Amino acid sequence: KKLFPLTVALCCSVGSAQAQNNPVIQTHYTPDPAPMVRKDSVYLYTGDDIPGYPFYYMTKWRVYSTADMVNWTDHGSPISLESFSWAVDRAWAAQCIERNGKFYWYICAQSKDNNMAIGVAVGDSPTGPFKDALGKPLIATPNWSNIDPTVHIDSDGQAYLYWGNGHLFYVKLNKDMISYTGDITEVPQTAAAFGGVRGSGDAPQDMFVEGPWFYKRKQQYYMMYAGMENRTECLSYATSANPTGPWEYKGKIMSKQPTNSFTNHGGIIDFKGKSYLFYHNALLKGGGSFGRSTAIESFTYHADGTIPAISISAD
Ligand code: FUB
Repeated sequence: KKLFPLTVALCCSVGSAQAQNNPVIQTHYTPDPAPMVRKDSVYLYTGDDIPGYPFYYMTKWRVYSTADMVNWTDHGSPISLESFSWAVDRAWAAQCIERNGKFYWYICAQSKDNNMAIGVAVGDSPTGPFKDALGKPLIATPNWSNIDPTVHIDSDGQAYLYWGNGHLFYVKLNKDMISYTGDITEVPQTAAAFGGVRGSGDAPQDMFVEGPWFYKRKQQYYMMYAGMENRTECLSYATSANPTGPWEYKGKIMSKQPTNSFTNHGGIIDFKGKSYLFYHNALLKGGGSFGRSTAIESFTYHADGTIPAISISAD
């Protein structure tokens, strides 16, 4: 029995949602949401969980857009594993950014040499078409931590790419956005930076796990990430006065989810005067740890720039 029609025509409305009317996309599973504000619209880049699969064996990425945070347009799946000759499996979390009229979509996937690697596709519009910019990964160290790229262009024009699982890394991207200068740097995993460290037991704890989301707001840099809380992922964050740290742990944004989705993965934007947290949960019918969907909550920063605790709204 098909739960959700996979024959939705492209570029049609796929659901009407208030920010609290979650999950916002009802026609596909849409994990690892990465929102991008452009002009009057928000573009939403997601993964594509496959119902019934026993793991994150994902094969493609998806794009949606909205001008009002209510009506969403489906732009299909402009890139898949087949877009990257070096990629064989696990089309995991990604983020897209604009520079000089081009759109750079950083993805991660399992590579032919059996590691996770980060690649970048480039397009002339936020919905594509996109093409692998390099024909090989941008980050291809022999490391399973090469997942979940997040990218930000600072006010001085310097772009930073962060990523990681267990370990958090960054490089300074060149202006072409498809190469970098300098070494890959690992961010020290301290309790002061991320609330806790790996291996400190099963007690409720914070630590950096994966899914970094790097951005700047009012002269402050933010690093939101999936942390750990009683063996389930939560969303936590740290801030810094500098784009490369040192990071200061600020607390939990979203506690572990009562929704059977082990992971969480978030993105934060300001759009038309409001702030929004994008994350994923398992609340779409038939969902679960491998059937995750984008959900959104609006929130208001405290006056000092700290982020309030945000709870899940199921509808
Ligand atoms: O969707 C696959 C992986 O699960 C992502 O890369 C992680 O952030 C977690 O959400």
